[in-house]
Amino acid sequence: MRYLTAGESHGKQLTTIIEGVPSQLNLLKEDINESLIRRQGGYGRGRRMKIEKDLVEITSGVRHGFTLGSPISLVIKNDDFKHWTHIMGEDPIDDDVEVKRQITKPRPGHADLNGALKYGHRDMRNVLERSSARETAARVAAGAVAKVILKEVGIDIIGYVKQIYNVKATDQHHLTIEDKKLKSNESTVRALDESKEQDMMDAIDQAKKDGDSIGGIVEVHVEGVPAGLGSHVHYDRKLDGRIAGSVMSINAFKGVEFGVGFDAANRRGSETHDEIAYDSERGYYRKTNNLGGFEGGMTTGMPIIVKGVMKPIPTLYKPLNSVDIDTKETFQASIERSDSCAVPAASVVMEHIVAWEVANALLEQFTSDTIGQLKEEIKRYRERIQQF
Ligand code: EPS
Repeated sequence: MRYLTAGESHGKQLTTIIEGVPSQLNLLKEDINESLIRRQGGYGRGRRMKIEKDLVEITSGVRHGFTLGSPISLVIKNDDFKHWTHIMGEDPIDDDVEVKRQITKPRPGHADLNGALKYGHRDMRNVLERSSARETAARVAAGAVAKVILKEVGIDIIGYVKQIYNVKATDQHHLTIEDKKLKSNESTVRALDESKEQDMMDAIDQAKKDGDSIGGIVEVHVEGVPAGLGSHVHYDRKLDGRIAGSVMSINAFKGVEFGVGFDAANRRGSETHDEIAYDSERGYYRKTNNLGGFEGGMTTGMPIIVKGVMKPIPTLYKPLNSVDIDTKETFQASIERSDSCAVPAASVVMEHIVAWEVANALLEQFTSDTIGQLKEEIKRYRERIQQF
């Protein structure tokens, strides 16, 4: 499977084209809309989310509720475009800076300056429109399709917030994935620890009051993945590497860890590796899951537990110093409308990014022209490794 996204933040629409989805899969726009709505929520979002009501239109690849095996195209309209028709339209307009809402003062931490240097744009709106996290809506749409595939083969997934700024949720490892889903969906900040919710919201309010922004840590839990997805035989087939690369490609993400992650540096081998056991019902399993479901670039059959860290959003109402690319003088960076914290939304984005990589690994490994073939092959594979 592969996908492309297209669209500018204040342009007409976002488009996702997915190729390689098995045929005969029951796919409804409601499956995708549920994900889009979850991504839009969360405390700390700005005014834009009051304008947008992200809903998908499926424009190809699905007929009467089932996939055809042909490319699936998904469209999400930008309702805000009606305020930007002139500024973001495709037709030529006057070369008036005011009319174009031209941006010449790059924001530190954003793609503005690097993109302008690389693509030769004197107006950095041409960069920021595409580097905006609005694009993650299109990626969530792709991930929502991946989640429908995963559900068919008994794989469940949820993303939630672990930390916002310096407020850490206590570990909730004892919770089942069902409980994690319920709790995160009920929480205003998509965290599992109610006792920290207010502190997280206070941290967001304070940042907003100060004209500042904050980031945090999100975690994704995947349950029901068979052992042996991915491969040790070549670097670009290691599934943990693929997931890490994809997570790092989410706007503002700066790091990834599986299981105990960076804390492995503080542990001895005996405290890090997960002892192997066998049970005729379960097959091989690990007594612990310190490595977050991966060994040798392959799944172990234990839950995948992966975290990502998101930096504070670079658009600040109290901006940092920057340089105007026209005058070369020091100025405060441009102020664009933004969110003070998008960590709750980022947990939904990461869930869908991870879902995509896991579903893609399944489709690579098993015959999957039809969803029925995929299910049959995975069932047989699960039986084989259980008795191995
Ligand atoms: C974003 C800035 C804000 C966010 C946007 C990402 O948009 P605007 O500049 O229109 O207020 O709301 O996020 C989304 C639109 C979205 O759907 O997530 C940015 O600068 O990256």
